[in-house]
Amino acid sequence: MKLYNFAFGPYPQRLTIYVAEKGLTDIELIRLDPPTDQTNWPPALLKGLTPASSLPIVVDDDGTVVGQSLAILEYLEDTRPGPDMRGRTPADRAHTRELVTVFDDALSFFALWARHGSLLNRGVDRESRDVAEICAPSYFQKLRLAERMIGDAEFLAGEAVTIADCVAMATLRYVDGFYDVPIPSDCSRLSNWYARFSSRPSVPAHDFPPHQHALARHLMTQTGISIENAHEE
Ligand SMILES: N[C@@H](CCC(=O)N[C@@H](CS)C(=O)NCC(=O)O)C(=O)O
Repeated sequence: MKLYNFAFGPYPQRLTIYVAEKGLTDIELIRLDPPTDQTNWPPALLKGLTPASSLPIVVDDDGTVVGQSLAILEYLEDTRPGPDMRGRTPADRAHTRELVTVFDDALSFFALWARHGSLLNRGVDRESRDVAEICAPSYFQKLRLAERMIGDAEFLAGEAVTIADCVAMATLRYVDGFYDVPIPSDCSRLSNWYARFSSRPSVPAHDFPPHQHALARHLMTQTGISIENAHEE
């Protein structure tokens, strides 16, 4: 199986962390950096291997192509041996999916905030203070929702690592690490989990292009958002 991936984006990192936690070794990693500069992409991808052509993408040995990170995680769970990373019972699996949905939603709000607020995207996307003022509080609310959904167990969904940990860690590493947007201080369980999980070998060291990081890391001040003033209407 081939995995086309990108170094530090939040969707690709879901797969990077998952592959390490699952212990998959039959995957050939093809790293494409950066995804927006498609001049270095192989011809098959340029022709549109998936409708979205976004990363990550997997191409299985039988020719199956899967795009969209959450679909890839499910596909690998369905086809690869290793620890069950969705949960043992239907109820456990439902809880894992609830958590995945919360962090996926959180990332969508964050992505809009960054896309229309960060200097990194100036000239690419229209700047909008309104988008920041709507999406930033929504992002923090999703983290507060996650805080209410988790306990004090080792992992987000309980005593075993699941895809929820992979999705959450990829999101928070990107938001906190690249954009310097912290977890709100009233999310203590989430913060504790984040500190614990960050030290696992599955979580790669930060590898941000310095110029992009320098532009990204002032998102809060660039958009006039602080955790205190980021409240939903
Ligand atoms: N919903 C998709 C989003 C993937 C995505 O946006 N990937 C970014 C990298 S972080 C990308 O490939 N951007 C370039 C593009 O969309 O052309 C997923 O979950 O895989």
